[in-house]
Amino acid sequence: IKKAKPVWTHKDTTGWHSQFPTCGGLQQSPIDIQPKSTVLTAYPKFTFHNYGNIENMELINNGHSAVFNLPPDYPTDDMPHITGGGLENTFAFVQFHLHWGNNSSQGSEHLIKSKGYPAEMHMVHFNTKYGSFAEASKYEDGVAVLAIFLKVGSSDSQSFQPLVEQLGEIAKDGDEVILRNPISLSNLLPGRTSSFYRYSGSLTTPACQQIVIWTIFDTPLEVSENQLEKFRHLKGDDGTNMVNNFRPTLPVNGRTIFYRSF
Ligand code: 1SD
Ligand code: ZN
Repeated sequence: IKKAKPVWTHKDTTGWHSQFPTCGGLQQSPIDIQPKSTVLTAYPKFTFHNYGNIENMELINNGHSAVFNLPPDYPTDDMPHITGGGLENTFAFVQFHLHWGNNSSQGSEHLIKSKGYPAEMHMVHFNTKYGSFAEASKYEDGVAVLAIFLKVGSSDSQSFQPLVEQLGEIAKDGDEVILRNPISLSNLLPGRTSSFYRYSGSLTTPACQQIVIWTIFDTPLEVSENQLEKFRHLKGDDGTNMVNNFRPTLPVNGRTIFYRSF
């Protein structure tokens, strides 16, 4: 089946609001975080539940990113979820995906002190009090995204490798596969999850709904240049290399950015 022309692309992020008015809103993401202007807050630590080995994750090229979905029939009792971290409720894991650059000088969506990273991973969760992701997306405390920066280290990340290995199987828009190896979400978290930024914002892709409680971990995850390169070889919605699939930063507009340290 041939897909219709994409309705939006990362090549024209400033034009999104004409079709998706919320993209022109005042609480948009990502943002450039200035650590000096953050408010130090004593949030409790996060607890990660069932973040261990997840079998049969679905890997999908949606034309904008590589998305790793929890399988649809995943047993409720084993559902990966998070509590703590200053979140008011339990948030259930749905998927993770990444944003990256055409080279390692750019790629992350959020910036710290105007500085970016080669990639940013988003672990998407919904507030279980709303029952489903679709229902939760209607509320400003509906979704919690954990953002993890990726930086280039000297060797391959072993925990990252099972993801990278099957990217060749989703080379183009619409491709999907089931992962052969179980994925440990905990191993994809950075070494230290006790230090993070927190603010209220939006989804970074249309329709840019302002429903996200953002957590941006301070510590990056180290992967190799080779591993990042595999992402840059995927093809996107327009058939060209899927690179620079990040949205540039938007104004903070007086929002408070909180910071939890150690
Ligand atoms: O870009 C993703 C989008 O693909 C989808 O996963 C959405 C959640 O339904 O989230 C955005 S993002 O804000 O996590 N980048
Ligand atoms: Zn994202």
